[in-house]
Amino acid sequence: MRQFEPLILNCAITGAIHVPSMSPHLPVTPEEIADEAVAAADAGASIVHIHVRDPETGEPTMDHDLFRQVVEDISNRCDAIVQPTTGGDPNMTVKERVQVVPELEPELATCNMGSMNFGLYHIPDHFEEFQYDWEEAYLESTRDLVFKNTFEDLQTLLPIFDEHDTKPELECYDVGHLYNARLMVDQGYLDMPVHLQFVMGINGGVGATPKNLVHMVDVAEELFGDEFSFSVIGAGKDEFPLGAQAMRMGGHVRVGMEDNLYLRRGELAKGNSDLVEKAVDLNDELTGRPIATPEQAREFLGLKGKQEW
Ligand code: KMH
Ligand code: ZN
Repeated sequence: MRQFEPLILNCAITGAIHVPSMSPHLPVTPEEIADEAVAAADAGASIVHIHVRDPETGEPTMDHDLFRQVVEDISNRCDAIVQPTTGGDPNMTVKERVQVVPELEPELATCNMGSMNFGLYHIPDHFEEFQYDWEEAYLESTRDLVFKNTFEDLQTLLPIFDEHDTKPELECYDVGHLYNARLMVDQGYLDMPVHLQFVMGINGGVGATPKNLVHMVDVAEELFGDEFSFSVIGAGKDEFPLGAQAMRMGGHVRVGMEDNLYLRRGELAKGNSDLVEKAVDLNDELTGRPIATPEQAREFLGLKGKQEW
């Protein structure tokens, strides 16, 4: 694994997994998403991961004008690396999802490394009422959903990243996705070193357990030697336990309301910056690693640099 002492904190601001009825604090409008991202950057996030939502209903969308507005606003107000999603929501087509790369030419964007089940259909069991019509049907639809990222999709997406000098952060939800990433390197679609995001605890992916994280790192070492870095997402309640383990293992960490809405059991986070602050404090207690600045993170990840708008 590539060694890098500073801890890169990524904050995923709103995502497409949670629906507005799950938390009154989930950012929805472009202004809310940008404000939350700037606050997360002020709290220590060197990367902010961005999805956008319909400002009226909170429904996930890949609307380019909304993306542009949010990315521009954040970039004008702070130095954080602004990382748009190409995952969108799992119902969208790959073509819709990747358009953000040619449109905005970001320095970093996510790239999802395999097809999988992506089950959110259990969430309605915990809620009596939904604020918007679409929410329950959206969650329920994932019972019969395949989040499609075939080899053909990857072989379409990765050259688009390359063409626009956008570094892909490789979202690996299971061990097999690491092998997919290696295959893409071998077939010339990806350059080393790779930056991996282990997404753990999604229904359809690998469980968010300490042993599984060790195994993901072991397999990455076998496949990429010292030509990889990794970051970890523990979905839901596993955000901080798994994040703490990643800090100790020399990896990096993603927190944020895309992945987890709670600051601690029974207490909703009032904003993304609460989650970043908690990660900063945990790291301070556990490892004392410095928190990476956006410039340090850019240099380590080999990014082309901040866009001027
Ligand atoms: N949705 C998360 C589980 C993406 O946006 O491309 C992982 C993610 C992927 O953030
Ligand atoms: Zn995302």
